[in-house]
Amino acid sequence: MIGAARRLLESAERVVSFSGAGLSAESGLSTFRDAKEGIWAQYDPMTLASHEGFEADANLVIDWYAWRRRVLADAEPNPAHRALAGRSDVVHVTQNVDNLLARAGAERVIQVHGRLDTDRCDARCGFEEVIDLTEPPALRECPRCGERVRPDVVWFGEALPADVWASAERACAECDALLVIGTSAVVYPAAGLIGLAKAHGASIVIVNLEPSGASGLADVELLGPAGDIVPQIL
Ligand code: BJW
Repeated sequence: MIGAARRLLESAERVVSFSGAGLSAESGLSTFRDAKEGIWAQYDPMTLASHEGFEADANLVIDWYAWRRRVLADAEPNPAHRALAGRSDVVHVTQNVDNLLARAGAERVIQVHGRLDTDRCDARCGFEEVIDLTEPPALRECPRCGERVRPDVVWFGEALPADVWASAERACAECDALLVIGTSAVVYPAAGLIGLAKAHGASIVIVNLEPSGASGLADVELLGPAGDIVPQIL
């Protein structure tokens, strides 16, 4: 199976990677649907990652992001990030809001769910700021309009940024092979990119610890840790 995946990715002219939280799990970042850590184990990430959660308790949500930002500041790219970054011809579409692909050296990274290292005005007045991940800000007011400031990420029920989404769709529609890594493939519209690539004729290679929502689309499915498998197939 490893050989089959490697041959598919070698023979493809245009390869796109599509990743989720499992790609960064071996760097010490929690996934969404698996075990959580410490005090955050009692909260549901699905609730915290929503505007309803922010409305209900903005301090709680911002504290959760501050914790994740500090974890990210201490994290390092793992062998899977480095193997992906080593293929300069590959476009990386990721649901991850961390910056580990870029820190591994990947140049073409499309982050469809936003980024942890940036804040923005909740009212979208135009205020945006790159923050220090080692000293994440507490809940604060927008210096331009007085509304609250929040992480520049896409919560449940929010639209994905149109330009970023268009780039992701184009990359997936035009690729010959899509390497899907560490995603449960249940969150839409992002998960729909796998079917889009398949419908346009791409081969689908999946790397995951366990079967996912995209298993039925796979030409090759490799079950195991991304940090072991991805360096062997790229
Ligand atoms: C390993 C591993 C290792 C572990 N090696 N593998 C169609 C049908 C049904 C519902 C919807 C639909 N379309 C839209 C919806 C609603 C909703 C949705 O999809 N809900 C589903 C849960 C049912 N979608 C939305 O709300 C989206 N917006 C939207 O649709 O807007 C419409 C709109 C249009 C116009 C105007 C207004 C609105 C937005 C979705 C935003 C998702 N945001 C989050 C949070 C981002 C910020 C943050 O990080 O805090 O994105 S939620 C969370 O899920 C995060 C992730 O990017 C995303 C995907 O999760 P992912 O990456 O797959 O992680 P896990 O934990 O689920 O899976 C990890 C996997 O890794 C597992 O499979 C493990 O086995 C594996 N793994 N270790 C390899 N070492």
